[in-house]
Amino acid sequence: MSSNSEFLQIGEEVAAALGEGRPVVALESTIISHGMPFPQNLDMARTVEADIRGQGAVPATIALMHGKMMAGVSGTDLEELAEKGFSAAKASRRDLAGLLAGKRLAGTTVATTMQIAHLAGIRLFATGGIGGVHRGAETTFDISADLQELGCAPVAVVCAGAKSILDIPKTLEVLETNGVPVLGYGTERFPAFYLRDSGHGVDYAVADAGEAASILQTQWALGMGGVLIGNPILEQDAMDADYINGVIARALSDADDEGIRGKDTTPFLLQRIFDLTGGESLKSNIALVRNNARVAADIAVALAGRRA
Ligand code: PSU
Ligand code: MN
Repeated sequence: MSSNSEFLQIGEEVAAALGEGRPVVALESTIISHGMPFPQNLDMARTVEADIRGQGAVPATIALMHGKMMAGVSGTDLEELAEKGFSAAKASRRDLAGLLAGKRLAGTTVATTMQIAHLAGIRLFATGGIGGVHRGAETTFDISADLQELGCAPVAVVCAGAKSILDIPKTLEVLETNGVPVLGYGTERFPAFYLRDSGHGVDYAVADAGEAASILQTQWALGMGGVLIGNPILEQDAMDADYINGVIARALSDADDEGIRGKDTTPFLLQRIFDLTGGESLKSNIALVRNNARVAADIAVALAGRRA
């Protein structure tokens, strides 16, 4: 679509790049509002945009502001979102109409960011980790709308897998049900955010950006939806498995004790992990988002090259 409308506003630089077929990478903003504390969230948002530029692509941070779906938030708007933190809303697919009609400020989840990226005409999207099937979903039915959107919107999401706050095997099962190819970037293993290997495999390993772009082009030539690209955290940034698994177990039991439910669950767990690790988890988190941004930009560049 790539044009502005009543509810969509594409930043000037992003619109120019899209118009000329230059590579663009979308970024989500729940990670800014609800995923990291201020001011590290603002610093991360700016650094990741610079990383994407460094690889020759244009960043498009997506959020809800001024009654619009914004594709390409910058400057003071980015600062406002980072400062507001938890007092901004968290917009998943079901929240979109309500929040837009109320002109609310909101961070967009993976699901909503994919939706808006697609409306804007952006094909690549980088984040940290996706939402998925929560542990205990057999009783709570808590399955992130991210998995449904991946089955629909033709956007590739580069992530470091999913945190083991989720049930990873069930998450992979639902991705299969929704017809989402799961690629491993330089690996045959599905990564687990702080860890390079979740203990589960991917569907297709790709060696480089060119191979990933070839699968994306084929997927979309077939008229199919999203693709998940698992890009493992770099060895030097990974955490000790026993340590982080212990922290996650503690965070999960705290969430249970405090009766945390629904959309509050993921932000609560992220905050708890941050507190329990004395901020150590944030370093790994920022490092892996930067790594994903660079890879998404490389794939966007490769895809733009194939199309030209
Ligand atoms: N996982 C993370 N960091 C995050 C999120 C997930 O490690 O910031 C955010 C993403 O925006 C993701 C959302 O799309 O949480 C999933 O929330 P829910 O489970 O409520 O769908
Ligand atoms: Mn949920």
